[in-house]
Amino acid sequence: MKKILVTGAVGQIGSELTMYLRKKHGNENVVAVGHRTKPSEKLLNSGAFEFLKIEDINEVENAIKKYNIGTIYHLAAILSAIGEKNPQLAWDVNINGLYNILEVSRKYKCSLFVPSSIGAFGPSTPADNTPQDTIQRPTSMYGVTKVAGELLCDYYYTRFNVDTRGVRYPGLISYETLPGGGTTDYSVEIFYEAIKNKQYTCFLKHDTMLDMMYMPDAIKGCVDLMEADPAKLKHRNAFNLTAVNFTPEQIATEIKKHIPEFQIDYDVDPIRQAIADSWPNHMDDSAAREEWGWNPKYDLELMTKDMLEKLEIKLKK
Ligand code: VAH
Repeated sequence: MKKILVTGAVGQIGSELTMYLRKKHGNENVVAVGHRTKPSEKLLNSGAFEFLKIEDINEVENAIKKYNIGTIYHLAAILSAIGEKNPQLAWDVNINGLYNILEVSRKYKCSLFVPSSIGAFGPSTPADNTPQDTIQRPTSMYGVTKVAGELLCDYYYTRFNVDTRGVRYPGLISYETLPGGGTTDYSVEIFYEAIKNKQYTCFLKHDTMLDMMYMPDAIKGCVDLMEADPAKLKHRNAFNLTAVNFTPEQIATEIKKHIPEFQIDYDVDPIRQAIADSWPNHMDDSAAREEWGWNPKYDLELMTKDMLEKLEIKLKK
């Protein structure tokens, strides 16, 4: 069996995706790579791990050859808030890094998963029930790299027949690994603070509506897409994908059902508020449902219950 490579394997998605794939395909068949953040013992002890710079094509190519890689889940990226503080870094990692991954995928005939995001949309995009195919004029550097990435991946599919596939993820909520500098990070921080301090100061306005998803749905979604029958895919990259959508006020109300004394207040960060305001309220993900059976399991109630239960255990350790 050709092996699987996960880039960004120490990140919020990559750390859980690596363990999911190792359980599904065997530890020896999934190689994890990170940039510099120290991996967990669990990740290190369950299979091959290497540090590499995706901006260096020779390092990427050496890993592909060394491990005989057949499928790449490319999750290494700079997220929206950090990207707005350092747009040149965001371009270098999110585009030059992606270009290297696409080139080695072309050369070694690897299948490739690359996530896009609701960040690929902008203020002129229809905000409600955002169509699969619509206007994309993002106003953040993160969004620019996501649209360019979508187009690059489509190009490598049509021009070089590289098996590229991808989704537009909403904000992702998980308890294993903290998110790394995104605009939706409040939706994870709020759970930690609710348990630890019974209080959270949110950096977005109370009524900021955004699409969100619990990590188990996000992981199953990307693997299901990579295993889908290619003959049924009318789209390739950037499937709209959502599961729930809520405002900070609404998730706080759901948390209060479990922690009645929990209080939320607001100290709005203008940079992240401007990014969030440029994104849709809710995407139409019918194309993913029709073309490869996307069907998320976690709604706000189920996710909140599970997050609090798992975090209570984690924070007691
Ligand atoms: C971010 N969590 O906030 C990421 C994601 C949809 C948001 O792309 O930048």
